[in-house]
Amino acid sequence: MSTEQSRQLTDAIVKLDSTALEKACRGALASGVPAEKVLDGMTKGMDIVGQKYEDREYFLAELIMAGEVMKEGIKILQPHLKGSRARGHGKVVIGTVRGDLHDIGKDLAATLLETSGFQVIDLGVDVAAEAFVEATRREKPKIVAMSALLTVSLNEVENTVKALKETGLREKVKVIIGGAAASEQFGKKIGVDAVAADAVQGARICKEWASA
Ligand code: B1M
Repeated sequence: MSTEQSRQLTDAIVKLDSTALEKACRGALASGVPAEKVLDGMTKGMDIVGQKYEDREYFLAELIMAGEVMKEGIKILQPHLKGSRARGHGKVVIGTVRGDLHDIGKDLAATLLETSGFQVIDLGVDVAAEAFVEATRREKPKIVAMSALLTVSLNEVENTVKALKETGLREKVKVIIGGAAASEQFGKKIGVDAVAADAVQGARICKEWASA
């Protein structure tokens, strides 16, 4: 992808301009840029929006709009993220943890897992530890994936891992976490099997587990 294409994608998100984003997305895809790369350009824009929010240049309304614009862009990318991939990798239970309403990254991770051949049980957002446990008991997935964007959500990730341990389910599943708040260091501390930097890496790790 050219620097100019990347800039257009990032700027469209930062300017909260869905028309410009649609144009930039379609233009990049038409010139042969892989959807995953287009996504990187858009995600950069979301990081800038987050920074502007911290700097009090943007407020909650802009965060909400950025989320909506990003979702419009993802809709355009979705058919291009779905290729004909291997099937039958088993189930993944995924959700954003309790108290956290961010769903864009979690939805992307779910889409990429689906296109990688997993059956995805998406519990949505604001998912309590007990709901992860219940779904794990019911669905018998190979993998439990959690998304956490708020620093305060990390307690909930830890609570969910504890709840899986207490109910004897932890050793039956691999646990992967992702989201802006999830660091390698935190992952090691609470004993998850992997921390995904992005949805593409998350799907790759899960595929490696499934084919091991
Ligand atoms: Co919120 N928000 N937000 N927000 N928001 C952040 C996270 C923040 C970092 C912004 C900032 O201040 N810089 C900050 C958190 C600070 C902190 O705790 N350290 C913040 C805040 C403070 C808040 C509120 C508290 C604001 C308020 O109300 N005053 C509030 C909290 C609501 C709640 O959850 N209870 C809030 C609300 C919102 C909106 C609803 C307005 C909106 C979300 C819309 C939606 O999701 N439908 C929103 C947005 C848009 C953001 C930012 C700007 C962008 C998030 C995003 O969608 N990024 C965000 C700043 C940022 O993250 N840079 C911010 C794009 C998305 C593709 O990335 O979700 O990280 P991400 O997913 C990535 C990877 O992390 C990974 O893959 C994806 C990319 O490939 N990944 C996984 C994620 N989950 C995975 C699971 C996996 C694998 C990979 O499993 C296999």
